[in-house]
Order: sequence, then structure tokens, then C-alpha cells
Amino acid sequence: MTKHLDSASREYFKSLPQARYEGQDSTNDFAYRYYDKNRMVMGKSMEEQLRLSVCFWHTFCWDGSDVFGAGGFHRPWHQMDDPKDAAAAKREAAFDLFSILDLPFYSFHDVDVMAPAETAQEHVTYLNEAVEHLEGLMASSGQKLLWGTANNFSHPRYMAGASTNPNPDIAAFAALQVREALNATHRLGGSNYVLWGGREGYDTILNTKIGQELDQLGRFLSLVVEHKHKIGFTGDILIEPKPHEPTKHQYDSTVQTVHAFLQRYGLEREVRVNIEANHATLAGLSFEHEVDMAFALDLFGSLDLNRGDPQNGWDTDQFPNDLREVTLVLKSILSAGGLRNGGLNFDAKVRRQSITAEDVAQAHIGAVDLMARALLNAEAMIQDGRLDQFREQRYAGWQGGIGAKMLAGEVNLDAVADFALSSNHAPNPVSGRQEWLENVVTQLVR
Ligand code: XLS
Ligand code: NI
Ligand code: NI
Repeated sequence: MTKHLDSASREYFKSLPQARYEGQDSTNDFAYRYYDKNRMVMGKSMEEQLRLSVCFWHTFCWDGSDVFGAGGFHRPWHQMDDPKDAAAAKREAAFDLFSILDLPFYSFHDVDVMAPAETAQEHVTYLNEAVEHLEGLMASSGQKLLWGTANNFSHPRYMAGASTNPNPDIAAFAALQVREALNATHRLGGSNYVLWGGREGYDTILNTKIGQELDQLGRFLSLVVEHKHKIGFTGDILIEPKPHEPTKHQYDSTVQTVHAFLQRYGLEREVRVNIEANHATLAGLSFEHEVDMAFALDLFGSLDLNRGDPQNGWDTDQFPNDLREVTLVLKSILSAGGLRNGGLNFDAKVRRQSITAEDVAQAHIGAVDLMARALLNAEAMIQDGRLDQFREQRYAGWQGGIGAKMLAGEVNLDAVADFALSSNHAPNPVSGRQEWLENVVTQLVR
């Protein structure tokens, strides 16, 4: 039975057509209409500008279950008896899809790629076996790792948090998982290492010492940064902000709270952020706000692409489809000089009724095309120049006179107030021209 299902795994994605660029007039549901990976956009190929990545957890691990019902995907590796064979079949199938989609990167949690482990020793052994296999698959395919991470939130041991757990033995288990996952990421040549604080927060203030938990989280993060330097990992450590879910309140709620947290523990030059669209909207912020904030604070690292549902208040992790939103985000990235070692990771899942391999492929293909189209729009916006010129000119007053003196710290409050008094006039507001700016965006998003 296992053998039979293993060969079924090999066929699962392999039977899909190869996705390739066919241009806008293509009628092929498996073709890229915009993603022409070698096309040059602002000095780099589309592939290099977008650095697209497929995630393991939603795409290969999730079986379609939700809180009200069992999984209906029945992927072959979900039905295999031997957990190690199942994990291996899943890894092979993942690399089949990577090659069909022809995207350069992938991302994973430790537990996504290995057989389930109960003890600490099992965890280390099973992860190592998986990493060895991944290393071989990467060598033969050329697929690269955008980031690795440890899942320190699914196992029941983490119900009260990982590093913020009231029990230090559990924080130590979390440290083991992070050390192993960071070592694995380093071994696989990963570009970044992500920490999403899934349960680093609380459900009720009645049993929680916030200050104590923040100190635990800060210390833990310092240990991770020390270890990164110890093993010579040159990628970035990234925190992924999210305001809540699964806990009521998470400490790393937004880019700005992460910044304050990093400053408090002296880590603001060591750690960056991995911003997720649906986490921004859960926090009541826009995706473009979080991205621009990260650039403003020099914290930008990488992006998790997805979208929420405006009527649902949780992390629905749908594939992105808002061209305007992602165009503005890519414009910020291009204006800042591009992604460097970050990337665009599809932290997104098909809907529960989308049960086929075709659904999984088409979800990615459509989202890849969306990003390629947005990249071309972003380039056009920068070349058009109207948006940037308006914004620059709006602040031009600060470049000289009293504005420049204030910014440079050359004047005290008396001097600034006396300047207002001496010029003795009532300064007039000017138009912010929001509607005109929105018209320009509408003209350029196509
Ligand atoms: C969950 C997070 C998670 C991280 C990786 O909401 O987005 O998937 O990206 O742990
Ligand atoms: Ni994410
Ligand atoms: Ni998420």
C-alpha cells in the first residue's frame, strides 16, 4: 500500500503542465501572462526582483481541515502509513511543484518537512534526516531556500507560549527547535531565518506577567542572534509581526511595536521584519503602511504575501489578488533599491473546496502573474514620476531655512517660536491633492 501511494505522490504534481511565460494573449490556465522571468525591470530580471517563494505549510502540509471539519484534500502523502515515508513523499512532491512553477525559492518550518517527533532526541534525528534529503533535492533542482523557521506553536507543549512560557523547560525545548532550525537553514544556504511569535502573547491578563514575558522574549531573541554569529549565518533574523491569533494578544503586533521591542533589548541592528499582508490588516493597518514603516525604520527584511477577507476578522491567508495594493508595495520596494536578501513568500492557501493539484498550481500561477504585473506598474509609476515629485515637493520647505535648522537641532523652542513671531504672518495650508494622487494611481495600475 505504501509503495503504491508513494508512486501516486510522484505523479501528483508531475501530471500538471509546466508553467511558462506565454504572454498576455495566452488562453492557457497554466501559463504565465506577465511573469517573464528573464525580462529586465529596473536593472534586474523579474526573477531577481521578485524572489518568489512557495511555502511548505499551506501548500503541502495542510490537509484541508478547519476548526469545524476534517481535511478533504487527500493528497497521497497524507494517506501513507509510515510517517517517515510520508514526509519523504511530501518533500519529493514539493520539489515537483517547485519545478513546475519555476520559482526560485521555498520556505519551511522544521515540522513541515520531517516525521512527527515527540522527544527532543527524535526531533533532532528526524529533522536531520529531512534536511539531508532537502539538501539533495536542492542540489539537483537548483531550488533555493528563502527562509527556514521553527514551529513553536502547534505542539500542545506550547499552549502557553514558547520563550514566553511560564515554564523555562518549555522555553528550553523551544531553544532546541530554534537552534536546530537555524543550523538547518544555514546548512541549506537559506537567505533569512524567521521567528513568528505564534503564541508569544497571552489569552488572559489574569494569569500573565507581561513584563516578565517580554524579558524572556528579549533574552531568547538575543540568544538566537548570538547563535547566528557563532555559526556564521550571514542571512537576516526576521521577526514576523502579527497582532493576535492564535493568542488574544501577541507582543510582536506591528512593525512599530517590534521596533520598540528591539530597541529595548538592544537588537535593532540585528533583527529585521518579515511583513505579512493579512497580519497588517488584522492589526487595522494597510500592507503598504507596514512596508513603508519598515523602510522608514530601516527594518525591512522580507514579505509574506497573502490577503485577508474584509468581512472576516481572522488570518484567512488567501492568495493575493489586489493589484493596486501590491503595486504600491512593490513601488516602495523598488524605490528603496529592491529586495536584497528578502523575498516574496506566498504564505497563502487555497480554499477548502479547492481540492485538486490544479487548484494549487493555478493559485500560485495567478498570484505570480499578479506580482509580475504589479512590478511593471511599479516601474511605470517610478518612471512617470508624478507621485514621487509631489511627495518630494510637499516637504521641500524642510530643506532650508527654519525647517532645516529645526531638523539639525540648531535651534531651541524659543528660537523657533520667535521665528514664528518675527515673521508675523498666518501660514496657509496647501492642498494634499489626495483625489488627484488617487487618479494618478488609477491611471498607472493596469
Ligand atoms: C502565521 C504566520 C506563519 C509564519 C511562519 O500566521 O504567517 O505562517 O509565516 O511561522
Ligand atoms: Ni507568515
Ligand atoms: Ni499569517
